[in-house]
Amino acid sequence: MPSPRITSLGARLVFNSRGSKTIEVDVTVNKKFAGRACAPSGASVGKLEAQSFPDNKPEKALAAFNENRKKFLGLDASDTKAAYDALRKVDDTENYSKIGGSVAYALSIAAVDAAARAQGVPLFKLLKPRGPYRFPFPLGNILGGGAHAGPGTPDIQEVLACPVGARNVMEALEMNFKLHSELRKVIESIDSRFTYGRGDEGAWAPNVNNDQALEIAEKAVKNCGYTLGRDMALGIDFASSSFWDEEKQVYDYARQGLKRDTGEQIEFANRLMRDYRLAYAEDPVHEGDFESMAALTKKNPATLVTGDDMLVTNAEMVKKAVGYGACSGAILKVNQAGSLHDALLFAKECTRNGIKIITSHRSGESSDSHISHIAVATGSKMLKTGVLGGERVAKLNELLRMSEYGLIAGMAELTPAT
Ligand code: 2PG
Ligand code: MG
Repeated sequence: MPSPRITSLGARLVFNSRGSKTIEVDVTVNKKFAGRACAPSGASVGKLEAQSFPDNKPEKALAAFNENRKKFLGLDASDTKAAYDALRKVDDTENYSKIGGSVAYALSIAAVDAAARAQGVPLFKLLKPRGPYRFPFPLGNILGGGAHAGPGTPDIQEVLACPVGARNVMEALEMNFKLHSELRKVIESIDSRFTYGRGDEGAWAPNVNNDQALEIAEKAVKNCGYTLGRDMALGIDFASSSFWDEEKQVYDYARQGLKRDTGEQIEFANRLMRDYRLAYAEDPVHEGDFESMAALTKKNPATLVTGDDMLVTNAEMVKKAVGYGACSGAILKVNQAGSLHDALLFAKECTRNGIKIITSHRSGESSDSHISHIAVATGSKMLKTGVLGGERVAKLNELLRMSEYGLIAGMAELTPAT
């Protein structure tokens, strides 16, 4: 089979799930096979993430793409390093600020999307030609606040569900949908004026504080007949950099009206991990505090203590975290890194160091489902996608389609969570 060469490519501005402009790239290989990808974007953004658009202007990213478009012609679309090298020739900044991380994302993924079609294989197989392949557990946002919802909601960004007792993908998804729906009833039972409002990722956005959020999530788990931690586990994305006050050196839970210093924050996170048997705790301390993260990781071996803003999908940051003993889990968001190749280097570094990968969506998403394939190809333990909303369900439904490759031994089965 001839290698899949890029014979044409183009880009346009489209809108993401928040209604903000973003970049979508089309790539054609061997004049015949089309691939397409649309860049997502975050609301809670790590300081060291790739910059989505030059000067934060999507139009400038599109102009930069058009200026350099021809430099990508003729590349082997299946070679993620070739796309990376070509991007790096155009933009040598650390954070893709010249061409825009959105272009790096959309171009590098549209290329492999087209290459997979040309080769007649699903994307996960193109990225990882040999098995074993495992499904990730869907990690779904059920109750949210922080940067994803308005006043009255918790300061904590996300309470997440992980159906650790599910035996296959269908069952896992059904469990998350059931819990999400049950949680609405629990919220209504304590707030008769609940409007069914949801945040950016489809999680309920109720008028409750941080402590109540966990209490009602636990109640919903019980109401569903699940044993907490055995059938259904809870997780939290604190996204604590978003309420860390650098000047005053406190975590400012403004919506709840309280502040915690670093020691108190560690105590709070430890307590939640213990009391709710959390399977997952993301960014419990701010992105610069590797020492506290190390203390939490050490104290909570049963929880994936996970770096998102802290690691920004950057292999060098993983090395730094390993030096401290910080993080047992790592969020992989391709658009934090820029290109797919950057993200795969990060995944390799995580795996080498025994850090579990959680491939993740962004709060501003498209209906693309490439990340479901990337999760399988990187051996991710979990796929963080949200539960409800078309752009979230698109990724979950793709897992179901992928389970048809159950022809591959064990593919439809979920491996035990721990
Ligand atoms: C996060 C993400 C996804 P955002 O913080 O993990 O849930 O949110 O895309 O807004 O950074
Ligand atoms: Mg996060």
